[in-house]
Amino acid sequence: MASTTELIASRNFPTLKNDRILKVIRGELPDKLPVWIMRQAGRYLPEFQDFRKKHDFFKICQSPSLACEVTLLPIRRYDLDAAIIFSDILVIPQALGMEVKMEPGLGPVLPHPLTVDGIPDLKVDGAIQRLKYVGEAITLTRHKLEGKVPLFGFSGAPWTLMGYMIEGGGSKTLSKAKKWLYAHSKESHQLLELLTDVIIDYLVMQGEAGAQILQVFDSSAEYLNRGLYREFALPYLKRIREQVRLKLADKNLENIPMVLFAKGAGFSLRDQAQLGYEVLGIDWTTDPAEAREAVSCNKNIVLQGNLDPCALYAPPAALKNYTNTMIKQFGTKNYIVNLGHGIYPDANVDNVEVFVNAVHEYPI
Ligand code: 1CP
Repeated sequence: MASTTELIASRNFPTLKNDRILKVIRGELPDKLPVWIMRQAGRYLPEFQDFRKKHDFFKICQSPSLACEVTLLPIRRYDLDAAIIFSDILVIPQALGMEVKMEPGLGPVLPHPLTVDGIPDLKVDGAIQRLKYVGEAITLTRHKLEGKVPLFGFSGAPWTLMGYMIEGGGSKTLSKAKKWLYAHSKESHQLLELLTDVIIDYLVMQGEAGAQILQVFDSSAEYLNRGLYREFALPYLKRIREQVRLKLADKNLENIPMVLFAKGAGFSLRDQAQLGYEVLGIDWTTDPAEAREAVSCNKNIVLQGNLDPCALYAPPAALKNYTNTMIKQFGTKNYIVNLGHGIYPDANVDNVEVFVNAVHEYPI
């Protein structure tokens, strides 16, 4: 038995057995429709809640063996078609020198939010080195998955990270961060540029560590409109896709597909389809047929989503119907099933199985 340290040092990974998601992305037909769930490793799982009683949130993220263990929890319980590394989007602000606390029941809190003249204090040098623990968790998890399913790495998008850094946590309106866009547009671009550079190297590092797909979460896209999204998000998202592709190619790594999930940004799907991401995540407010129509300019694009996370509160038979209706609307080609946002902490664990089984039973 190799030790954890030996495993982290090795890139000799077990062969992938379930490649449904990668097949769909390559334009091939899988035997069954693939399904995974955003935030599948976290809070709704009783095993995770027990785990959290014993370990601090960021301690789990920073300890490769703990992060690996949590990543595997939902894979042991359900027949999911992908794993996603246990971490958080806020590890980037943390690596840039900002304090981030995880408050029970509240979520992330940054006690000293970024000010307009605070940008030069962000510690960009060494940020990726300080995030090395994410790469180690990914490498270890690739080994421990034994090729069962592919492993996602992820990052927050520039605009979403900017929002948390300025607001100091979650916000109902994001008006402090949006104020920057209107009143301090030069500094906004400066910050977004800086974050983009870090995100590119962070995602490349995850690819080198063994991530097989990379997802960018733009969870706060819904606070912008098409014009603002075009100015303050799309150019950076495009640069991330292009640069990650180039930098991975330089390291002789095959192209690792990327997913963009811009929550609540159905208004910009046409634009998103031109950025070079292989997969676009669709949130639960967007109609599947309209999403297909919006991205029709790019025939190869794969859509991922979009069951309302609250549908998991429905009785099993109704949940199955919602799932089938959604699949019918998306069509079975170029499609990865998921929720239309992260699973809620009080989701019914049995219904997760109903959902996964309904997807796998769907005839294709
Ligand atoms: O599968 C998983 O749950 C594990 C990985 C994971 C991911 C992909 C976590 C662990 N966080 C994330 C991404 C993340 N974090 C996003 C993007 C996805 C989304 O939109 O849901 C966002 C916006 C965050 C920020 C965050 N972290 C929030 C939201 C706060 C708000 O604005 O309302 C919260 C509550 C967290 C804490 C968190 N992150 C992850 C877990 C398991 C938790 C719960 C905290 C705990 O256990 O104490």
